[in-house]
Amino acid sequence: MKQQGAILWLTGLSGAGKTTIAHGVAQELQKRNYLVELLDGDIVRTHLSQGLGFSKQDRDINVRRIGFVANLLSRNGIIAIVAAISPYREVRSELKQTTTNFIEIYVQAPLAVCESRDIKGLYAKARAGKIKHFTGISDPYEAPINADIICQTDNFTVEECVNQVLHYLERQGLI
Ligand code: GGZ
Ligand code: DAT
Repeated sequence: MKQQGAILWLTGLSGAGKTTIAHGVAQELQKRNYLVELLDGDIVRTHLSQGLGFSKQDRDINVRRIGFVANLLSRNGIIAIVAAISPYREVRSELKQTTTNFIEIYVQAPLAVCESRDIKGLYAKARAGKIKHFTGISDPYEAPINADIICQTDNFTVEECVNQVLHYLERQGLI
């Protein structure tokens, strides 16, 4: 049988764990011979969304572009895994309504935890006022109300979060 596509949409603060979980899920799915493509916000921004900034308008354009590509992949049987802050509820729900097998995954960790991780030193810069409109510091993040999956990355390991996503896909009959 032809593989069913899906869009695994990971939303959450910078440093919450989206990229890490996205790679973990992709690796596991590839091991099981599923076709997978990763769309990571900060990488998309160097190509497809080059030149866009972080105003609400630019973020919405970025998120819609990622959604458009994810939908092309998904309708051709590929599991598209998206890791993007995508802070605005309305655009996320627009994508959920206009695509098939859209799975919203809230990658959740308290701001203080994300800030303490500060992998790229961006929170420190944002606190120092060197980055304007930084999500969680000086820009909003609208948490999902009805996420399909919530990965609490301050309480669970990467492996546990990855398995949470895989078990959900199994239960839904998508893998
Ligand atoms: C949030 C920013 C900002 C601002 C640069 N606010 O943790 P990262 O570094 O690797 O991922 C973040 C990425 C956000 O891009 P997205 O495409 O995911 O955002 S959105 O969905 O809102 O369009 C972060 C970095 O870019 N970054 N400036 N001001 N994150
Ligand atoms: P994001 O893509 O959301 O900006 P990241 O994946 O680049 O975040 O960084 C997340 C950091 O948190 C990374 O250093 C690994 C760590 N981490 C600890 N527990 C985790 C978990 N359960 N899931 C994902 N990442 C976790």
